[in-house]
Amino acid sequence: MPNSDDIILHHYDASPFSDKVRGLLGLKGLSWKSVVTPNMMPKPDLIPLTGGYRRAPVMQIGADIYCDSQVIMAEIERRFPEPETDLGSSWPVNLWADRIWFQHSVAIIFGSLGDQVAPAFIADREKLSGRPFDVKAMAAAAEPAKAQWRAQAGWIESALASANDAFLCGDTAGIADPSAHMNIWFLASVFPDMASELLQGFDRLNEWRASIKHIGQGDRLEISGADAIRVASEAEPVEAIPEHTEAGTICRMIGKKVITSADDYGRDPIAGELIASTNQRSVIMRTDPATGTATITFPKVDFVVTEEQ
Ligand SMILES: N[C@@H](CCC(=O)N[C@@H](CS)C(=O)NCC(=O)O)C(=O)O
Repeated sequence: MPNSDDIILHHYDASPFSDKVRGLLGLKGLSWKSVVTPNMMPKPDLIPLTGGYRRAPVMQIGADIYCDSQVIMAEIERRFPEPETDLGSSWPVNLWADRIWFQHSVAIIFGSLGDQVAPAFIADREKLSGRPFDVKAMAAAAEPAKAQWRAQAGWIESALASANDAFLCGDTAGIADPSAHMNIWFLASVFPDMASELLQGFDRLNEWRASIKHIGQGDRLEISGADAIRVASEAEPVEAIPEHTEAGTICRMIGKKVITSADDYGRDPIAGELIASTNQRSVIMRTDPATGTATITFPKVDFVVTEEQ
């Protein structure tokens, strides 16, 4: 039975945002518990923990829940500071890789898969994004997206070459590395030959890629979703409550009922009481019949918090 100190990652193997977090767990040399979630709704073992947030990954430690890979990585760094991985411009690199480069990865992969994408998956992603998941349009966009994708891979090549470092923020690996790597891993996991072609001639990048693979993903042990819920129900939320350091609008909502939602896609509203706000995080508290009281932490960048009307 897992315990309340364990890192529990709710994820699935093919999820690139999860691969990024798994890579950081590897960098830190950590042991962690794995709950494999479905890649589409319904997710009955996840929603009671998150209050409605459905995306992957989600990290749970006891009754403290962290939504979005950005704040998950920040929390891993806070709890396990050695080796230091919050280096240089890691966070902006992470956001670029998540938002801009990732969109080109999606266009190439789903455009090239075309008719092979299952109708149920398409319907789920249309609901997630609120827009058509148009594989024909993606197929038309795939070729130009390849040029943009390779151009962005070229930024990694030139960053490594000009600094003459093994990793993006120096000679040790940091958050920027698994973050940028997720796009390469995603494309290579579906279309390995295409990835090799698009990375041709990028010698520094290919060495970097091999180093990240060599670092691995820590020590993973599978547990059930039901066990993870049990851990939350038996634990008190303690770790997630940072000091309020943030002046301004959001602090006026401390103690109030708020709605939190992602600002890009998967904007499902998550209701709770805002209990803490810092420059980088918002923390809400909510009570669920299955888990009892839990905190849920979101990054400031990527999410909006508004007072419940
Ligand atoms: N900004 C989020 C994005 C997460 C995300 O979009 N994850 C994908 C999987 S890699 C997802 O949840 N897709 C819908 C699903 O799997 O249900 C993060 O960094 O964690």
